[in-house]
Amino acid sequence: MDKKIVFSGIQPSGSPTLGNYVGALRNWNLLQDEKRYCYYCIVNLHAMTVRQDPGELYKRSVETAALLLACGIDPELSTLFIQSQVKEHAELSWVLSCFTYMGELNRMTQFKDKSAKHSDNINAGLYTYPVLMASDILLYGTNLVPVGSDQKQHVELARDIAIRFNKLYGETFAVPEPYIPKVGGRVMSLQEPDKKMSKSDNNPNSYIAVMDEPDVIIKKFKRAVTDSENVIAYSPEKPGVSNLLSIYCTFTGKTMEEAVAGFEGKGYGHLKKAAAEAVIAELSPIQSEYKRILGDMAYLDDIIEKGARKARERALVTLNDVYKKTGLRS
Ligand code: AQP
Repeated sequence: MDKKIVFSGIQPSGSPTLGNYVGALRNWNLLQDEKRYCYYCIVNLHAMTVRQDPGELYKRSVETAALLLACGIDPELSTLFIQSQVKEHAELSWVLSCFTYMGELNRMTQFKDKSAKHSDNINAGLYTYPVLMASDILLYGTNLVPVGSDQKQHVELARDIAIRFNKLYGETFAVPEPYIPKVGGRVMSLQEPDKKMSKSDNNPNSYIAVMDEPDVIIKKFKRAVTDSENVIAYSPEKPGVSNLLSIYCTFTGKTMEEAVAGFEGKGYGHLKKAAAEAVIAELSPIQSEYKRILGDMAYLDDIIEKGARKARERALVTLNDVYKKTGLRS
């Protein structure tokens, strides 16, 4: 039986958060089995759309690779690699930008959000980001893309580009499906619960980093914004409390009904403490493993180098096919 191909990426734009973990990394790990082959990419070219410190960028890319391994990514079942080391991503991106309409890019909500956030640097890369993401996905014959719900629109664009290209040049790209967790697809900021939790947020109290120490996690949950009702319920009118409940459910496996019933008559302090404890219990072993892996740079460098080699081999097959069909020839 042919294996399904899974592809996903994470930007080394900061310390990965609980949002990244629940929306993506946790599923990346769970999707590894004998029926699938996974490509997991540290998308450092995407991170360039926001100014990065050159000294920090590569260091963070390697640390992100260590974190993925600590979360359970198995280099035997998955190819783990750094995007800039596989030049085919940038090459295919140029070709696909010629098959993407301005109108499509104008509709991307992430571009609107990020331009508002970085109004001093609205660069063309921020605008064409979804085309590079489509290239990342389509290079590997991807069937499934595990992402948080913020990336759904980008995966849909990748599908449209694939279908458009296939119609013009014959079957070339697999048409990918997004894979979004039912609970936790959008973890919200602890300080502004109407905004998603983001690793590049200037306020560290707004996010839990996967590597935060237990006492820091407890403090951040304690400071989480709720409301003045002190009634634990899941409702759009209570975004802060609903976010804490969703996090609690994600990390305990409880349904929302079970969680709300369990907290009946209790105050917000109780919910915050329970959510923090559940998060700490799952993250602690990952944190220890991360430190162990970072202490073995030879192992880590070897994984990254082999990952780039394997990814390049597969990516080149697709790019050559695209070049041949479009009359470019490499
Ligand atoms: N808050 C979130 N809830 C659920 N999933 C999330 N993801 C991000 N934030 C949340 C998912 O994490 C994966 C990797 O994201 P990314 O690094 O490629 O970029 P992003 O979506 O822009 O994430 P951040 O943390 O908000 O980064 P910055 O601050 O640099 O922009 C994706 O699958 C994403 O859906």
